[in-house]
Formats: sequence, C-alpha cells, structure tokens
Amino acid sequence: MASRKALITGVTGQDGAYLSELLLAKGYEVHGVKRRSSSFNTARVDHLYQDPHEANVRFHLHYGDMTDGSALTRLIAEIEPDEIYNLAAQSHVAVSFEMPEYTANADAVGTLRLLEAIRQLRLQDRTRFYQASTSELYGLVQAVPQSETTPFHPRSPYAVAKLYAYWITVNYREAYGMHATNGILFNHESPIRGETFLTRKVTRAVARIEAGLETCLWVGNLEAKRDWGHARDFVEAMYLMVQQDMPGDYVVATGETRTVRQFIEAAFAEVGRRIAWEGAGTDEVGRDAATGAPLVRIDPRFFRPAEVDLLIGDATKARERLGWTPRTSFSDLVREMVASDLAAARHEAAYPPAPTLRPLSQAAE
Ligand code: NDP
Ligand code: GDR
Repeated sequence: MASRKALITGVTGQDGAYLSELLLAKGYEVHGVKRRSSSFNTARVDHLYQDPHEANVRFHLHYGDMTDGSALTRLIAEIEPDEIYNLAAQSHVAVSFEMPEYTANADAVGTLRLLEAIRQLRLQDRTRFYQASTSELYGLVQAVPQSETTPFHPRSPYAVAKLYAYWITVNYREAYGMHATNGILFNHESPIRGETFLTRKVTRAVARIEAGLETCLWVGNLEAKRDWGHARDFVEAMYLMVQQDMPGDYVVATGETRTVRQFIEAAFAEVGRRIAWEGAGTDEVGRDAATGAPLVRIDPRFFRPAEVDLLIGDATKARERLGWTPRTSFSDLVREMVASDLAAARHEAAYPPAPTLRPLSQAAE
C-alpha cells in the first residue's frame, strides 16, 4: 500500500521536527515547507535528511512561505497530501507587537491561503487539515481551567492573528465540509524549543552560568502562569485529532500551572542552586542562596504591552475522545531541558567557537 502523505508547514520549528519524526515512524511520506534563509535553518530536522539520490526517500523539503499563496498552492497541487499540518507561524508573542502586520499575514492570511488552495484544487474530500491554534486565544482570563467552550479574548497581535486562523478553519469545515481541525495547544517545550521563549531562555542561561560562560539571566514578568507540557507528547495529540472520523476542536494541556518564577527556581535547582529573591518590581534580584551572587535580574524590555496572566487547560475532551494524556511530568521536562543545555554549554566551554571573522569592513583593507 502506498504511504500516506503529510505536508507540514513550519517543519523546521520545534513541533515540525517532533511531528516529522512521529509521522516517519508511522510510515508516512513527509513533505516539509521551509523558507528561504541566508543561513542554514534546518538544524532541527537535519537528522531526518535523506539523500534524494537514494531509493525510497520519505522525507522531502520544499521551499515555500506562508506569505506566498501561489507557491503554497503549487506545492499542494504537486504533492496532493492526505494530511496538512499548518505549524508555520511567526510564533513569538512579544515579537508580534513589533511586527503585527507580518504576523497577521503569515499566521492569519497564511492559514486562509492553505485552506483556499485545498478548496480551489478540489482536494477537500481527500486532504485533512490541522491548524496550530493556541491557548493565547483565551488571553484575558475569563474562567479557568480553559476548555473548548471558554470564550476567547486575545491579548497580542499574534493571538488576534491566530483567532482569525482558528475561525477560518472552523468556517471552511462548516462551509465546505472539510476535515479541518483546530488543536488549541497550551505551551509545550523541549530541548529544541526556540532560544528566546521563556523556558529555553532559562534552561540555556542556567547551563551557561553553570559552565562559566555567563553570569546572569535577564527576564521580564515573573508572575505570569503557564501550563507547560512536552512537545513530544503534544504532537501525538495533533496526529490523533487528524485520524478522527469527524473534525473538531480540542484543547491539549497538562492541567497544571506554574509561574515564570517557579520555572526559574526549578531550572536552577537542577544544578543544585537555590534562588533567594530580594527587592521588588524591576529592582527584584534572584541571588544564589549560597554565595549571594546575582543570578536573575529584571529587564523592563521583556515585559509585554498586554500580558496573558494565567493559563491552565482542561484537556478532558482530548482524553475522552482521543485517549490522549501527557506522559512527561513538569520536573522531567525541566530536567531534560537543563541536561541538554548543560551538555551544549560544557562542550562550548571546553571547545570555544573559532575566533570570529574580522569586521567585514576591514577585510578588504
Ligand atoms: P517555532 O517558532 O519553533 O516554529 C515555527 C515554524 O514556522 C518554523 O519552522 C519557522 O521557520 C516557520 N515559519 C515562520 N514564518 C514562516 C513563514 N512566513 N513561512 C513559512 N514558514 C514560516 O514554533 P513551534 O514549533 O513552537 O510551534 C508550532 C506552531 O504551533 C506555531 O504555529 C505556533 O504558533 C503554534 N503553537 C505553539 C505552541 C508552543 O507552545 N510551542 C502552543 C500553541 C500553538 P524558521 O525555522 O525558518 O524560523
Ligand atoms: P508565550 O511563551 O508568550 O506563552 O507563547 P513565552 O515563553 O515567550 O512566554 C511565557 C511567559 O513568560 C513571560 N516572560 C518572558 N518571556 C520571554 N519570551 N522572555 C522573557 O525574558 C520573559 N520574562 C518573562 C512572558 O511574559 C509570558 O508570560 C508561547 C508561544 O510558543 C506561542 O507561539 C504559543 O501560542 C503559546 O506559547 C501557547
């Protein structure tokens, strides 16, 4: 029997890498969309690369961009995928305040471009669609825990763009009978999480401080609460949603919430350091309880114009209909991330990177 074909946008991101591994293990032919970059951007999927000259290649990368509808339509026409997972996005909430228009183009209209391509190519009876929706949709807290029936109140240009993507996915399902599904995923992390998201920024800093490469971690709001799970577990839920006879919308979460402060404390505890907090507001400092060294400081630049204060998800529907539950505990997640960043930091400390190039302006002199 021919392999099922999946097209993954955002294949080079955290979730794209975990989902590619999962689908390849299940025998899929995986096609990933990567965008053109002046430097390599495939580090997370390089281990899946197969020499295209070999027989039975099942992992393919194609250039494309969520802002380029004709290229996306051409790819879908060529591949005729059984399943499309739309994971591509300008996914950083803070950055979306700096780049609201691009975020809307890639995250909101980009989703429409994919759905419209499926419709125009008359693939709606063949191609199932998964949209990477987000707990950021809930935004301003209305009720907790948040479930599929909790009202949305997005608090950033990112979340507003994702609100459009959520509803256009529902609309194409209702209007054209598409198998189009929203996974409303709460925060999920891993050792390959982007380095500027809170968890990875913290575990990387903890490791680099431990290895003597840095001295201090600068962060913003310590009080925000998030429901943090492991990306490896969460991509399984994506796959399960798409396998259901009927499309739908599902919350995927652990049901536990912790503050940014608690995440920082847990990460430092992994290397045997206890944080003693003193001061308040932007003058607050987290010191090493044993030595007094300042390890955590507050930088107002990392506060957002509008914050999402509290996220805690109710994944009852996913558990009952998909049989999905998270496997990784919070402490195991933190341990895995710190261990991975420690290995990298110790390697860098032992083998410093090659000396940087002279400034280019001097190179010609
Ligand atoms: P990442 O930021 O790690 O990955 C985003 C991916 O999208 C990358 O492959 C990136 O490419 C690609 N991308 C960005 N802009 C474009 C564009 N214009 N055209 C094509 N590709 C583009 O995100 P995650 O893997 O963490 O998240 C996956 C999806 O799930 C995103 O849509 C995110 O918004 C959503 N989400 C994530 C959650 C989480 O906690 N991780 C929770 C809920 C939803 P490049 O590698 O070149 O940057
Ligand atoms: P989030 O993730 O905004 O929830 O979006 P992020 O890790 O960026 O922030 C989590 C919380 O930590 C606070 N915070 C900081 N955040 C960052 N990045 N850097 C800091 O220095 C810092 N200090 C405090 C933030 O204010 C916030 O409250 C992620 C993304 O993956 C989205 O794409 C996804 O939709 C949601 O999770 C669910």
